[in-house]
Amino acid sequence: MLTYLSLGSNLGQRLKKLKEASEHLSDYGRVIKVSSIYETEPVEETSQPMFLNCVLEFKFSHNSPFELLEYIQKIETNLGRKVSRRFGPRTIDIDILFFGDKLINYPNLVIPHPRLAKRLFVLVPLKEIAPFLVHPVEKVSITELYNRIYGDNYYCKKYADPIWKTSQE
Ligand code: PH2
Ligand code: MG
Ligand code: MG
Repeated sequence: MLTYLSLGSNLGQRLKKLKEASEHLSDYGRVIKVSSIYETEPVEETSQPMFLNCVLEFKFSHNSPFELLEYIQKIETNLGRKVSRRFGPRTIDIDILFFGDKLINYPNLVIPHPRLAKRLFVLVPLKEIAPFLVHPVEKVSITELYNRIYGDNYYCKKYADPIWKTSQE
């Protein structure tokens, strides 16, 4: 299943964590596209360190989003993520943005990610790799979602090229 994942880190060696997360994901499918890495201002809980964020297009080898969630949680734990406050600082966060066109609404998993259309730290990297992707609920493209909320007053600057290797076929 074709999925889009958002990666974030604002504790410890941030860049290394993003890289390691993408490498671990390769155990469960194929990383097809990777965005640049952006340094972004924290949202929701604003008094915490700056984040590094990026987005991946990921071909998951299986068809269940719950299975993907399970693997993601395993990777987050392996990379040293401690149970933390909702919206608080974290060494690594991997969120499912889209899972094909599937709509999922469970207490532990909502897809599309319910806050993605309000988050420039997601839309800026996502627009880079999937500008024409259509949001299955909003029925508009990522570029349109970005245009709706873009403003100069949010800090979101390119920090590094997409440095890691994508997995081989
Ligand atoms: N993640 C959060 C809360 N706030 N802010 C930025 N800039 N980037 C994030 O990845 C992020 C956040 C909770 O997961
Ligand atoms: Mg998150
Ligand atoms: Mg998360």
